[in-house]
Amino acid sequence: MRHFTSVAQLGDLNEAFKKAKHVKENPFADQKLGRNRTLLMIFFNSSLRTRLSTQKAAMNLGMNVMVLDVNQGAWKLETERGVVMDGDKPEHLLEAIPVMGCYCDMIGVRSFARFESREDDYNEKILNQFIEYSGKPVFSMEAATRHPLQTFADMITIEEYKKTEKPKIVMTWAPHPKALPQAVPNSFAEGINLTDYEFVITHPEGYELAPEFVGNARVEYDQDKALEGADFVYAKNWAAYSGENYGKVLSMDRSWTVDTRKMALTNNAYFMHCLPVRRNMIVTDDVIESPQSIVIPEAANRVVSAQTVIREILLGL
Ligand code: AN0
Ligand code: CP
Repeated sequence: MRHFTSVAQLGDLNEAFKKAKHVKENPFADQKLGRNRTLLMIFFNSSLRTRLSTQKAAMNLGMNVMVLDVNQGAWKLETERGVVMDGDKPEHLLEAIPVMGCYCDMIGVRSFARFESREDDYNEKILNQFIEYSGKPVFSMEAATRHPLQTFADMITIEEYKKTEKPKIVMTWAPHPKALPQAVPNSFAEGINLTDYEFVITHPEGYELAPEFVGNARVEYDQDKALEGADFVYAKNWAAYSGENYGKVLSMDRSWTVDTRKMALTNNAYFMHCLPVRRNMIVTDDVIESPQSIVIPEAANRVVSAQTVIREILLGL
């Protein structure tokens, strides 16, 4: 594997789960593999889990790690070609990227959707420039359209907790005061669509995701109906994708908040969320604190997903 930007690149899923299990059970088995190799992690946006878990994963593999927050301490970067740079940005991405590539063996990039242009976001304009100009393997730490390390961790978690071969997975939209990207729900849908699990997506009208991510999932606008018999409830907010509403908050309807009444409709489902989560907007205190909530083991598996992917990239160097 050279670049990792989508869970579709994991190849055979059972093989990927096997590798992840091996990594989880033997976290220090490949300490020599990353020796004298440097990972550079570039953040255009905030992070807690991705930052720590990816760094931990690389350290488990014996790598050196450098972290740069582009917006804190680095030069502000211009991203548009052709701009007369007489504003507040002293450096262009087109120099910054190859320079960064000189200092490392592998680059992780976090660059969220900017909601300025759906075309630019869905063409992964920033991430693809890292792939094109850094000369190094690049992996996504959440880009504009996907968050594959999160999705891989989610899938590993489902694999660990599922009680039947084909569990029913319900991904539900839930309210949030700020416009959030579609990367997490897109990527989760992409991942679950690679399995033979039953998959239902529920959201208010107007929150339809891009069809290429929805795939064969059943879309159900009645959240109660969707939740019936669910084995896993995956909650997430996202801003609108469709047309002129791209990037907008259309609803803050708290009747969509996941609470104990909703969870009672399920097959004693596990509750999942990628975190960070706003309590009593997305999910009530009671549900996230219940024994069915697996948000912490889910977050713990972020080390496993990152280590499995970085290991594959190292093997290809
Ligand atoms: C981000 C998002 O929704 O994409 C990161 C989640 C992993 N969340 C926030 O910005 C709150
Ligand atoms: N789930 C996740 O990616 O969290 P961070 O934004 O804190 O990295």
